[in-house]
Amino acid sequence: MQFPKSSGSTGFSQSKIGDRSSSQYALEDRLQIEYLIDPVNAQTDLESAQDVIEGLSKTPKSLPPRYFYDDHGSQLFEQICDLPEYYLTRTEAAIFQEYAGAIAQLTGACEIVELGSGSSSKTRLLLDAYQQQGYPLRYLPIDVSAGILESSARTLLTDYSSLKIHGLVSTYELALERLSPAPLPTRMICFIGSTLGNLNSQECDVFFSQVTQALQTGEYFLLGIDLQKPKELLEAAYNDSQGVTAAFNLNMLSHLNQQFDGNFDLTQFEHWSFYNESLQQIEMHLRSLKAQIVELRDLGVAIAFQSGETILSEISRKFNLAQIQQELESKGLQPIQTWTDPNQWFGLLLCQRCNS
Ligand code: AVI
Repeated sequence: MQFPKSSGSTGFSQSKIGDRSSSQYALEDRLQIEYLIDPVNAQTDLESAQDVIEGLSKTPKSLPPRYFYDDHGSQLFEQICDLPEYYLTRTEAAIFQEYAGAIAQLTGACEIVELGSGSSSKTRLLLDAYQQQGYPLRYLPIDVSAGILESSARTLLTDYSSLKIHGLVSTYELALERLSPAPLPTRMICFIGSTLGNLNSQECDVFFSQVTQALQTGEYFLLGIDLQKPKELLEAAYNDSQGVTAAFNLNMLSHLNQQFDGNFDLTQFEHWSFYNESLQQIEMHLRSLKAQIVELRDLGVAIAFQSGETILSEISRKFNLAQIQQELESKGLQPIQTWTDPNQWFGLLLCQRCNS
């Protein structure tokens, strides 16, 4: 399967063939990694950093959550997923354990496209189910972090001998724009782990439209979402006792330091997170511990902080199943089956693109 190559900053491409043994050749033959963004330079160009300048210039301040995910941030996120308080990952995984077979039966042979694939750990449950039903395995992981994308692709290829992977180092938007027709009878775009919750309702609307446009009639969209639940459970999940979430939040500042030659002092900011009940969302902030001025020299900006001033680094919305089903339907994505866990903490929805 080929993606259109473009000129300019989004046309990076890389093939992986080196001096390797024959079994490794077999692995290399099954792997293609394509760069739609240049991991080294893309975010240093002023255009893509405009959102950083804007976010830090307004009151209250905010930053785009994509700055969590440099290679270290992606590793911290993997650690979060294993925390006892962070119920999301294991609850969704349990739903996959139970129902991956049903998903494979409903879709039949399909190319699995995963937006924000990370370590691809839950994807294994899907691959197992498709493999058990004798379907060919094609996987298209998409992630902005090249390091984690490539290392998890290599591990998967070692474990699944008939799997073919075409990875894209890309943002969701760009990847959805560039998807060419699926080589298998159908395609399933997966957006799991409740990453949808990190989009505000307007971004969510745009995202659903992009998914609809990327699918042909009859193709599938699999969505995993965190559901509304008592505040205490939610706040514990985003304020873990080992401080991994705090490190993940603060790492955003160190990423900005690296990316834009900045001088955020990580000891002078703290993690602050709470559940906003009226907006039904967790909010994660970085709070300045003193009045200070921080420079991002590559962007030519100096940002003044008052003592106690905060930067909103992430929202994590918690959903109501009936509402989200309606929203999906209104975008031409018909929910055909919904699964939850016994506590109804997490929801997995399989939708089919209908004729609009
Ligand atoms: C990636 N996303 C779904 C996570 C969440 O729960 O919103 C990110 C995260 N932030 C703090 N902990 C985990």
